[in-house]
Amino acid sequence: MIKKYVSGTPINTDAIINQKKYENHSLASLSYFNFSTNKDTLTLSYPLSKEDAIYGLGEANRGINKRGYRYSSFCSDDPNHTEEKESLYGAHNFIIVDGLKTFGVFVDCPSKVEFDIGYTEYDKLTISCVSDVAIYIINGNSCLDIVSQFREIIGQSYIPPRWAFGYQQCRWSYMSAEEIRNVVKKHREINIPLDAVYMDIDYMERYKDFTINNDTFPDFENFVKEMQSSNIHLVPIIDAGVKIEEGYDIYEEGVKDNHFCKDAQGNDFVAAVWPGYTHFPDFLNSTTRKWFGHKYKFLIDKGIDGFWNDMNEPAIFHSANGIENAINLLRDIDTKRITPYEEDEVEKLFKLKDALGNLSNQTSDYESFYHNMDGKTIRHDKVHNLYGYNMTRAAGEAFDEIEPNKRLLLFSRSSYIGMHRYGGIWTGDNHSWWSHILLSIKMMPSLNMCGFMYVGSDIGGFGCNTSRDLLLRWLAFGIFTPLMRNHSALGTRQQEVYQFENTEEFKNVIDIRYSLIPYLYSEYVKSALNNSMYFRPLAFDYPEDEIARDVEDQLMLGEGLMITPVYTQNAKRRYVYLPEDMLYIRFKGYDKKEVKVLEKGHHSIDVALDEVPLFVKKNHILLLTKPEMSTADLNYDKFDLYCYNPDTSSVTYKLFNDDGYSKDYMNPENFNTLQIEKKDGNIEIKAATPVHLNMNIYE
Ligand code: MIG
Repeated sequence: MIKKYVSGTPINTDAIINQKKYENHSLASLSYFNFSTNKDTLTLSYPLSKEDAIYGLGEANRGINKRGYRYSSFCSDDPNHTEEKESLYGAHNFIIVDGLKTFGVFVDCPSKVEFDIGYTEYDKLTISCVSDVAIYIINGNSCLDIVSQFREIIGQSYIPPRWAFGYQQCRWSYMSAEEIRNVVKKHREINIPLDAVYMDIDYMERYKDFTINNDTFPDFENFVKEMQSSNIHLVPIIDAGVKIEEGYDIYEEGVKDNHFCKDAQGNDFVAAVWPGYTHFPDFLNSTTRKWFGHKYKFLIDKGIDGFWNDMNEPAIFHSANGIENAINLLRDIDTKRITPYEEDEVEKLFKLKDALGNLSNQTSDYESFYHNMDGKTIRHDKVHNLYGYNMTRAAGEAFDEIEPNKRLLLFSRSSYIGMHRYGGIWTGDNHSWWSHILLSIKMMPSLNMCGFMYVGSDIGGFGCNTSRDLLLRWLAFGIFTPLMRNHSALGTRQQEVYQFENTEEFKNVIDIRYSLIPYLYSEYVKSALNNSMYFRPLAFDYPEDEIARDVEDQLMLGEGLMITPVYTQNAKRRYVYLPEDMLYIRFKGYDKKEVKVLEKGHHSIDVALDEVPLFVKKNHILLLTKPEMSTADLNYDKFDLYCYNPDTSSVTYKLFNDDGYSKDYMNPENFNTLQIEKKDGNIEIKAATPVHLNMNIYE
C-alpha cells in the first residue's frame, strides 16, 4: 500500500507515472516520521532501533546497508569517489527502513535532499529538503514487495537491445576510425568476443554535438557499415553543453528558438566545458527536449544504434564569473612584494590558488541560470537533479518516434528516478582501485531498487593506471552486470585486454559472459517486466538469516543465482557464505568447469585469476550456450542445462528469447517454458517451443 503526502506546492518531476496506485493524504497524517518545517526546509525524523538496516539511495557511496553515514542527493561531477563523498552523479531518493518496522520512503524532490542515516546520532534517521515536496510511504510485507510496489508506480525500466549485453570496449582517446579498427582487429585476433566500441568526445569536430570530424573519421557511414559487418556497434558520446560558434547549426537554432537556459538578465547562460564556452539546452522544457532529441537522428541516419550521454549534471568547468573573479585576484597581487616574503601578498596568492581550484561545479553558478519549465521560470538549483534525467528523456522520447519498433542503447551519467524508463546509467569516473570493485558490487542492488537496471561500472577502472590482475577480477564481476564495458581515461595505462600478457586468461573469463548471455538477458527482461530486481542483497532473499543480512560482497542475481566476486589483491580464494545448499559451478573457462553441491554455511573457495565461481539455487534451471565472438553469433536454442534438484519432482523455467531488438516484449511467443519432471526415477524435460538441451541434473 502506498500513501502520498504533499507539503506545499512541489515541482512535478514526472518520476511517478502510475497515479492509480497510491492514496493521497495530508502531511499532518504522515506515518512513521516526525516532521518540522523551518523557513523553507522540511525535516523528517525517525527513531532507528538496533536492528534497523537502511537500503537504497541508488548510486551512492559506502555500503548496501547505508546506516552510519550521511548522503546528499545533488548530482555532482566528482571524479574522486573516495569514501567521504556524500554526492555522486545521481539523485535517487528512495530508501527502505528494514527492522523493527519495514517500509519504503520516496522523497520526490528535484533539489538537494540530505539523508543523515545514523551519522549525527546512530539511532536517528533524518531527511531534510525544501518544504515543497511530495513524500511517498510504501508499506509491504518484505523489502522485495516494497521495491516492486515502488517500481510499479515509477514505471517499467528501460530494456536495451540484446547486443548491449555483449562485451564493450571504450577509452577516452580513440582518436580515429583507424584506431577503432585496430581495437576490433586486436580483439578478434586473440578470439576475445566483442560487440561494441565507444567513441568518446574525440570523434566530434571541436567537441560539437552532432558533428563528426571528417579528417579522422572519413566516410563515416561506411565505417559504421564496415563495423556492423563484423558485428561491432559504434556508440558515440553526446555531451550536454552546446558549443558557442557562429555557423554551427545546433548553436544557431538553439539561440533563435530560445532553447538554452538563461542567466538572470535573460541572456543565454554561458559556461565552459570541453568545447570551450557553451550554452546548456533547457531539457526541462518539452519543446527543447523534442528539438534536441531529434538531433540524434543525424547519427541514427548514419547507422548508429547506441548512445551515452555525458556531462549532464550539468558539469561546469567554470563560468565567465568564476574566471573573472580569479583574474581580478591575480591582478591584485603585487608580484614584487611576494619575494621577499610579504605575508599579506602571499595570502593573496593562496586565495588565488583556491579560486582557481574551485572554479568547477560551483553552487553559485547553479544559482545563476534559469529554466523555462513549460511557461514557468525556475532557477536551476531548485531543479538541479532533473537535468541529466531530462537530457536522456529527450533522447529516449525522440528514439520512440525515430525508431518506433527498435530498441536503441542509451545510458547516462547523471540521473534521477524516472530516467530509468528511458535508459541505464554507468557509475562514472571510478579509479583502478580494488576498493572500487567492491563499491561497484554494492551499488548494483541499490540501483535496481530505484529502477535502474541497465547498469555497470567502468571495468578496469577509469582514473589512474590499472593492473592485469585488477582488470581480470573486475571483468569476473563485470560479466554479470548488464552493462559490461571496459573504459579508461586519457593518459592512463592502456587497458584493452590485448595490452596484457597471456590473453587466454581474459578469454576464459569473457567467454563465460557470452555463454551466459541468453540466460542473463532472459533474467534481465523478466525483471524489468515484473518490476523485480536483477541484483539483490542476500538480506532481501533471506531476511530471517542473521548472517545473510550482513553480507555485502555477494549478490543474488535473477531468480536463482548467487555471485561471489573476488575484489582483493593477490587473493587466491575467498570466503563465501551459503544461506542454503546450492550447486557450485567453478568455471575455469567455458569448457572446463567443476560442478558440485555445497552445503549451507561457511566456505573458503579457491578462485584462480581466470576463474569464475557461480552458485545456483535449488530447483532452479541455469542455461549456458557455447560462447562466440559476438551476441549475434550465439546459439539461442541449444543449451547446457544445469539444475540442482534434490527433492522436488518438477522444476520450471521461463526463458525469454526474442529477436533482441524489437519492442514487442509481451508477445507470448517470446517466452518458452521449460519443465523438468521426475517420474519413476526417469527425468523428462518438456519445452513449449522445442530446444536442444544437454541435461546436467544434480541430486
Ligand atoms: O571531463 O568524455 O565520465 O567517461 O571518458 C571528462 C571524456 C568528460 C567524463 C566521463 C568519461 C569520459 C570523459 N568525460
